[in-house]
Amino acid sequence: MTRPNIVFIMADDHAAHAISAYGSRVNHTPNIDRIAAEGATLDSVYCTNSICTPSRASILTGAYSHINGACSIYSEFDYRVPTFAEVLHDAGYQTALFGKWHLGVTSKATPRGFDQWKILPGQGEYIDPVMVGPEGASQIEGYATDIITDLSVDFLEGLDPGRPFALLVHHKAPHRPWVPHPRHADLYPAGSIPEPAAMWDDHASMSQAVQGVRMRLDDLTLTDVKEPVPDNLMGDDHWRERSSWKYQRFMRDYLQTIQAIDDSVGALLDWLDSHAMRDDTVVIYTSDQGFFLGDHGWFDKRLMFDESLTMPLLIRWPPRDRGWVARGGDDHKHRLRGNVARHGGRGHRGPSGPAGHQLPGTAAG
Ligand SMILES: [Ca+2]
Repeated sequence: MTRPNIVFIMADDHAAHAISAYGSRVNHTPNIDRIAAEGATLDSVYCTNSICTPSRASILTGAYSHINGACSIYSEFDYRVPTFAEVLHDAGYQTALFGKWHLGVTSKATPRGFDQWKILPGQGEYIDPVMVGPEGASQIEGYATDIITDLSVDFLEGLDPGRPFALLVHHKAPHRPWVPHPRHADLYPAGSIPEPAAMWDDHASMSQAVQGVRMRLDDLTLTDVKEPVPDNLMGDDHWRERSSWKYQRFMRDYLQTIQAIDDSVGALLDWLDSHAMRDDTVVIYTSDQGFFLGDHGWFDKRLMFDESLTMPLLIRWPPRDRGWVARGGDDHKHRLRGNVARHGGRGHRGPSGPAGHQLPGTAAG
C-alpha cells in the first residue's frame, strides 16, 4: 500500500461543541465541517488530562502521562517515549511542525523528528508573534493563525514529490485571551449568542475543590472581555447579569478566533484538492482538549467534565470514509498516535499497554 500523507491540525482549547459538525448552537464552521462531510467524525474522544502540556504529550506519544513523563503544565517533554512525528521521520517521511508547542523551551524539550519547525514560545502572541526555529527566534508580522497557515502552505509548496509527508499544524487559537482577526469582527456580536442550558448550575452538590475554582464567568478579567464592566452591573446583587454580559464578550471573541482556524482548514483542504493530493492525504482535525462555553457557569477547562474532556476528532481520507460517525465510549486519543504511526511507519506499534492501538471501524483503514 502506498503510504499516505498526513496533515494533522490541532487547535488549542477548541471545544467540540463550537464546531457545527458536532451540532454547535453558537457558531458555524463550514471548512471543518467539510472534513466531517467528506470523512469521519468521532464523537466520543476524551483527553486524559484537560490541560495543554500533558494532553499534547499524550497525543504525540500515545502514552499516558505517567509513562511519557509530562504530567503537569510545567513539565519539559524529554522524549522517553518517541512521538509519532519521530516514527514517521525515521520511516522516510518529510515532516514539519508550525505553531504552538508548549512542551518546554529547553534544548531537551524542543521539537525533534522534524525537517522544518517553527514554534510559538509558551502560549505565544496572536499579533506579530515571536517564533522560534532551529535557526533561533524572530518576530513575524501578521496574525498568528494566518502565519501558521502560510508556513504550512510554504512547506507543502516545497515538498519532494517522491516521498510522503507529515505536516503538523498547531494553532494557538482559540486559547485565552481570544484576540480575533479584524476580518471577523462582525461575527457573533455580543448579545446574540445563546446561553447553555446549564449556565446557572449552583454547584451545591459538588466538591469544595470544584466550588473553589476560579473559572466562573464572573472571574473573566478586563483583558478577557476587552472593555470595563458597566457601572449598572457592578455589585453582588448583579453577578448574574454581569456573568451574562461577560459570557457574551468572551464567547464573541472565542468564536471569532475559531473562524480564522476554519479559514485555515479551508486553505489547506483547497491546496490539497487543487494539487491532486486529496486521495493520498489523511487530514486530521482535533484539539488538545475541550472547553467550558459557559457550561456550569464556567469558562476554561481543567476539571473532569464532559465539556472539558471531550476532544473533537475529524478525519478525512477520501478513499476510506465519507460521512461516517463513530460513536462509543472508548479513549480514542491513545489509539490515534498508534494509528498514525502504523500507517506511516511500516508496521510500527505504540508503547505497550492500553496506548498505541488502532482506531476501530473504517477510520482504521
Ligand atoms: Ca489547551
